[in-house]
Amino acid sequence: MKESEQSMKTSQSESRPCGYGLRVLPLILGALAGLAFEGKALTVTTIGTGSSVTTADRTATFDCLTKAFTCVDCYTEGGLTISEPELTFVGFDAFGRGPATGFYYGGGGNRGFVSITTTDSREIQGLEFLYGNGFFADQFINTCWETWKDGSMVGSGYFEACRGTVVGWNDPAGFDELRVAAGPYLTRFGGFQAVALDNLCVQLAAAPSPSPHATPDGGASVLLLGLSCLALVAARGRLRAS
Ligand SMILES: [Ca+2]
Ligand SMILES: [Ca+2]
Repeated sequence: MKESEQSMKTSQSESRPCGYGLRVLPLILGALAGLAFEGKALTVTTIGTGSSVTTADRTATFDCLTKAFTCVDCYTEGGLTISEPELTFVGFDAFGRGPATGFYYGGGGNRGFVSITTTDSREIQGLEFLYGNGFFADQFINTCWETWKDGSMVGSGYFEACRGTVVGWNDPAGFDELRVAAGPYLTRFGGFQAVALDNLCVQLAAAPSPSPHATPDGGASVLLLGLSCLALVAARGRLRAS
């Protein structure tokens, strides 16, 4: 078949479905867009107390971190784990409010990030903390972040905020981990950073509904299996008897 004939045949045979398709195309695209939006988490950053957390399910004040050189590699408080392979440093002005103690800060800085998760793998919908850094400056100190869910990164970005600002992250689809760092001109992890945080609060995402397979049935399945076996035996008995 010549190419022109093939083209015409295709055009003719598809003329009716194509016209129908044009009418339903917006609906299909709309449905696909809806699915894509639903499947992809969307983490946004916010500024101010209550901007991401309306009900604090878990909090960490770090008030027990009053001594320098305390390991905060895997610090836990209030059902939250805050990790950074560092030792604390205290008594300096991390938040632009004068010298302070009792906050989370990996003294000396590093090229990594601070990781925030829940101790029991519950997913996070909203998170806020008082932001600070160890650079004694605000200008050009970017806060760089990533959110992770079930092994995949679901959000990332960076922004500039003044020390002493409450910063927040919100994602209605929930996330497992926030990674955060703050450093001069930082736009991605890997550069030198020294973020400080205090008054961390977290709003949990809705707990996943239990799997139907995991629903206790009080032995109903075993009973059903037993009755099925009995019925099979009885049927075989009838077959042999006939
Ligand atoms: Ca504190
Ligand atoms: Ca998860």
